[in-house]
Amino acid sequence: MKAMVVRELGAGWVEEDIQIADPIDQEVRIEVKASGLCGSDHMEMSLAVNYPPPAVLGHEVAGVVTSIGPNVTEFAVGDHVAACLVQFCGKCEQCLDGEPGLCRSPELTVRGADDAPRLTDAEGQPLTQGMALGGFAQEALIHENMLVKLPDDMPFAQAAVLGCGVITGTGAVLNAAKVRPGEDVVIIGAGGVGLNVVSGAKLASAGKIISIDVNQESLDAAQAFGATHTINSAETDPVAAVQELTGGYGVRTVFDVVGIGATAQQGYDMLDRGGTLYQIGMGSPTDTLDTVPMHNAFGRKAVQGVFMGSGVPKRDMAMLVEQYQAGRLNLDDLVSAEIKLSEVNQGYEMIRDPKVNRVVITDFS
Ligand code: CXF
Ligand code: ZN
Repeated sequence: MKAMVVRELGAGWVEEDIQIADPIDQEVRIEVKASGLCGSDHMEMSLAVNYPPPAVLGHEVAGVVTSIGPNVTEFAVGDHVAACLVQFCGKCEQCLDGEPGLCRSPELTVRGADDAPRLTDAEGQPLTQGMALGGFAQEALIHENMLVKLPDDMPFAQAAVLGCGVITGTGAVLNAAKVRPGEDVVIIGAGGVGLNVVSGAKLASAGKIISIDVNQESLDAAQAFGATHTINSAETDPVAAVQELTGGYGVRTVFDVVGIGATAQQGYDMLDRGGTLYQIGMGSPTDTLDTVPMHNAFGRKAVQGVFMGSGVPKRDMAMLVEQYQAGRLNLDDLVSAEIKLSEVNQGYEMIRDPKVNRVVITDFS
């Protein structure tokens, strides 16, 4: 089958003819129908943080089941499915507590060292399967825990994007912050994930949905997704602007989708008493937020990390499909362009444009 392979760090993707194994145990083999281009895969291609080359990346995947391993219980051939990169065993104390994102044994969703590799190249050499998914290929072999069944009339491109940016953004609102109707929220960053925080705030019937960014086009997109107020922080002090919009109090809920020291500080400073800053973005691995005062007992402010929406992907993705089909969740405008499998390199050029949200591969010929 055809796949786009990262052979050399930073050198992009090259088309290769590779082999995929038959499913064993709880593995499901799917014909990939849609595969989204996320910035994390671009980062892996350049830096190989977790997935060394040669590697098949691509972690926003939807497709049709073509065969199943002997211990698969949830899926049958012909099922339409979407994937999520959260690897979880389903049995440990964290999973049983509803926290698959904190699973103690995520490695149970991939093959062991003694098993034959899932993917091999034309010479029979193993290929790394990015995020245990490997979606930049005609087929993928994925543990059933990482898949969710889709209604047959759910479009594949819109389904593919659910498992990364969409659950990350909407889950932060619905699972982590549990925003109540009428509650005002601030979202710092109006990129691919930030727009989905706006969508989550809309689903939660939040009050003021205040989007902050340095790019006017991104703010326009946030408004189209449901932001009630926008602040261009390249031109205006965002902390003062939020105070002004909220009677001088600030807000109880701020989402930092950028994740650098400056935005975390702004987010913390615009919190009302009792408020929480939710850290979603990972813009800088070294910046820190170090201004929490010792008298925080009075202000009762909190800072909390959120990963992949901090929820239960199977439940959350099924819910999001229902919301999309009911016309309450905007996925259509997330899919800015559809490309061919062989065009991954050009697709990553396209998403540098702030007007482009997601580029999704839908032609695997
Ligand atoms: C990422 C977030 C950073 C760690 C790897 C996974 N999520 C999606 O792109
Ligand atoms: Zn991603």
